[in-house]
Amino acid sequence: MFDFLKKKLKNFVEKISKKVEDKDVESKKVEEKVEKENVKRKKLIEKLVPKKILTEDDVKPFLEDLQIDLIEADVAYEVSEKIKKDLLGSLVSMEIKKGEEKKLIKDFIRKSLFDILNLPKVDLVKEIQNKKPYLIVFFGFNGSGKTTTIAKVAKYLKDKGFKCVLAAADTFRAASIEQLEIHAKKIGVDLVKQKYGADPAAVIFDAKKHAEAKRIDVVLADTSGRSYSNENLMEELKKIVRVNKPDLKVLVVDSLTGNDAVNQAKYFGEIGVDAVVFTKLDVNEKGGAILTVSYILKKPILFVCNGQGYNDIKEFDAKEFIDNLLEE
Ligand SMILES: Nc1nc2c(ncn2[C@@H]2O[C@H](COP(=O)(O)OP(=O)(O)O)[C@@H](O)[C@H]2O)c(=O)[nH]1
Ligand SMILES: [Mg+2]
Repeated sequence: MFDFLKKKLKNFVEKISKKVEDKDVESKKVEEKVEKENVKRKKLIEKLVPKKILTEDDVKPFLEDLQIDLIEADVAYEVSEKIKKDLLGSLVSMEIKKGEEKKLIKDFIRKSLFDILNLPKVDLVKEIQNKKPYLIVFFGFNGSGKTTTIAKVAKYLKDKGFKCVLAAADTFRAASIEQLEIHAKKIGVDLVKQKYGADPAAVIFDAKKHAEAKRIDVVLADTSGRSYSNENLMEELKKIVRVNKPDLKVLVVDSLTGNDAVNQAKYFGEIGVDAVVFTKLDVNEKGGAILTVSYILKKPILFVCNGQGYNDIKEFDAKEFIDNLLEE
């Protein structure tokens, strides 16, 4: 997972460590020279001996290379700028303890990334316990994995002892209702549907009523994800929110999205995203979209999905994600 980004970060750590070593050798040489020539005026020595810390000029070229690598790894430009600025600040003021350069440099990267990903968490189980039925609406671009994710979340919540109903509110895409129906049967949860072309807000409304009548804990609503350049979609989503007042609005993002992650985050951000799910981590080399979307939306990642099976879902742990990126 994320081998591309891992390799690039490792490369950066190696290059900066090498630079630190070079500076150390350089400063030793000057010290020796000063001793040999027996220059005793202390102030002059201090001037001559280069400090064992990196200067802006030392690190800037490496940071520029890193920035290009980050962008190639799907980190948006504005996010790469933040990381670059953080690292410049910490590297030029770093005090070197010999043998600990790599650890220090990694700690700086860790801090910068954690800063992006450390967002207030959503305690889903607690929220559901406090409000029933609890309505979660999933939205996101076509093919991002909404329907599959809903099935996984339904299974996850069922395993925790909650009763769920799925609302087939993607009434636009061919076969979407049947797709969700198959999942509902397999997992053993209820499904509320209407005909294709029906008003999605009404489908979700029905599902809420069904949940109230049957004492079901959670309503998981699928939505259409047709091209977001389509004006109708935004209107449709806004109506869903207005009519049904979801307890949680979840944006599903395909982690392979690339450059478009910024646009998707900004577009769907307009409806008010509460949490994000990233899919397809199992086939993702890059990993940058996770940083991009978190930085732009400042909303927590609820789950990450890494496969097509019902159990290929887990709670996101920022520390684990970063540790994985920086492990040897
Ligand atoms: N490898 C992999 N494929 C996934 C994952 N999540 C979804 N998919 C696949 O992505 C495709 C689109 O998913 P779907 O749920 O229909 O997306 P939707 O259009 O947003 O509802 C399907 O073929 C899914 O099986 C994942 O985490 N890993
Ligand atoms: Mg779908």
